Amino acid sequence: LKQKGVVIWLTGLSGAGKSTIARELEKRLYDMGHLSYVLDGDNIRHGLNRNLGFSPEDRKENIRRISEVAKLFADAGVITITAFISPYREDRDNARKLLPEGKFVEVYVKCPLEKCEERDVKGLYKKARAGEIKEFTGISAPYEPPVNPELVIDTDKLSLDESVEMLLNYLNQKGII
Ligand code: GGZ
Repeated sequence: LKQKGVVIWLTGLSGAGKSTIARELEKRLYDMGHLSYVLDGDNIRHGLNRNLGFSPEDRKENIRRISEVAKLFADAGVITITAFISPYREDRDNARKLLPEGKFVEVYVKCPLEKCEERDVKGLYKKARAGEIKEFTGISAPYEPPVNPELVIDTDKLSLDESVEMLLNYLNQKGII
């Protein structure tokens, strides 16, 4: 049995493309015969973490629980893809510490705030600017970009296919797939 368990940790602003990339990567891996699983707001913030909001303390606890769950999935041999803003460097570093060397792949899904705001797929930036959503990342709450991520995906410049190709190439190079 080949041990493929790994955590692919996507971090970036709301609207940068984390979930879209995660879902497409999951699909591509499935087509190649690999088991992967996406942890994102839909299955975590609506379930396990439904009691958490967006204060700094709650985000920290959100990421702490997700880190532990991701570790368990990776231990079970699953290519685990997480798609959360995860704004704090320290919290991402703690997630990394839970995994063996090379089993945590930090991916900065990079997109300028202006671009995310321009897209505003869910209209959240508009609400944040209007003060209807407090502590919104990038507007009224911090985002700390990764210092040494394994990968940077510039979604401002790359297509979805190109973005996913970058991830597949990386996993291939590292002998994970
Ligand atoms: C940031 C918020 C907020 C605030 C609601 N700040 O684009 P989305 O909608 O689907 O993704 C965002 C999501 C962020 O949840 P995370 O669990 O990824 O955040 S963190 O890692 O910081 O815990 C956004 C929505 O929730 N959302 N309020 N105030 N994003």
